[in-house]
Amino acid sequence: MKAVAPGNTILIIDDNTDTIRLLSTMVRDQGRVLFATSGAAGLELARLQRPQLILLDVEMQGMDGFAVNERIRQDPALRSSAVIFVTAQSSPEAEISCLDAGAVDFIPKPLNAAVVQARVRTHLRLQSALAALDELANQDGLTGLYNRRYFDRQLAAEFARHRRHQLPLGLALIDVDDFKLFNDRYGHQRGDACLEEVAESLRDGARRPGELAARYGGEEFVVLLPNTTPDAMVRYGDWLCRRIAALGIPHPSASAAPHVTASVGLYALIPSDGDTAPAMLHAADMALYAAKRAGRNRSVL
Ligand code: GH3
Ligand code: MG
Ligand code: MG
Ligand code: MG
Ligand code: MG
Repeated sequence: MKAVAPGNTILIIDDNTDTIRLLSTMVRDQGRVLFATSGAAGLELARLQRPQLILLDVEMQGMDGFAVNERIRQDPALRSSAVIFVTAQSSPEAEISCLDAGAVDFIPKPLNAAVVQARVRTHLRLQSALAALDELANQDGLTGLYNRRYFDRQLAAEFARHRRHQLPLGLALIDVDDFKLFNDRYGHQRGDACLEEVAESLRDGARRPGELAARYGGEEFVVLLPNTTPDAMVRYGDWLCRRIAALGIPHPSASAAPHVTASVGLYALIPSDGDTAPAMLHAADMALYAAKRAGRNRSVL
């Protein structure tokens, strides 16, 4: 999961260093202030630093403020930064075109310190509320893992990236064995607690860069394994089964293991043109089904 929102970062993009100096003085109490004197440099800095707020000059040499804003709106890595235009053109038409371009606000020049501070304060507050909502929207309520919505989006992105670079992408689907029986015997509350424990061990186990564990629904989880080989997949699947069994959560089954186990369906491929992310999930699901059929508490590639 993302860490709690750190301090705010405000990026000032303006081709006039006097304006930068003035604006910096006005907003420096509200966050870390960065600046750039051209649109191109500003975009690069924004990509690296992900500022909550960008104070963007409209009239600039080279790329003007509207062009910079257009790039920000189109770039998924930048889109969450809010833009406030800063401009001397204070006609209603100018104001409207700033807002229509997707900016959250408009600050007229000459700059008034109290107005600048109030607007920046307001938008930083809104940005932090949006970030909190965004995190909630991506999170599973019971386990705190990422949810299916987020996972599906990441899978699509990783799928495209692995196809571009011709790298093997791996997927592990994990389903708790005989969980209906567990619930029936011990009740839903203990069932929930069991899912939280399984989720915790998945979260711990997905530590390599880009690995991502999510709750896919019910007692089913999924882990995305970027740039992985079939051998590594098999090792991972077996390790996961052992790890979940080692939690030692009592299970009422008389025939199978006396503790909670899970089955794992594995699938990996180097995506080519005909392949799709849903087809990949389906293939992992088939492997999971095979693991169940073969007796559970095991992984199948
Ligand atoms: P299998 O080994 O074939 O996977 O058997 P199973 O019993 O685990 O599979 P089945 O799909 O029949 O049952 C899944 C159970 O998971 C049924 C459902 O009540 C339970 N379940 C799904 N979501 C939750 C949840 O959020 N909390 C709890 N406590 N139980 C859940
Ligand atoms: Mg200017
Ligand atoms: Mg299931
Ligand atoms: Mg199950
Ligand atoms: Mg079942």
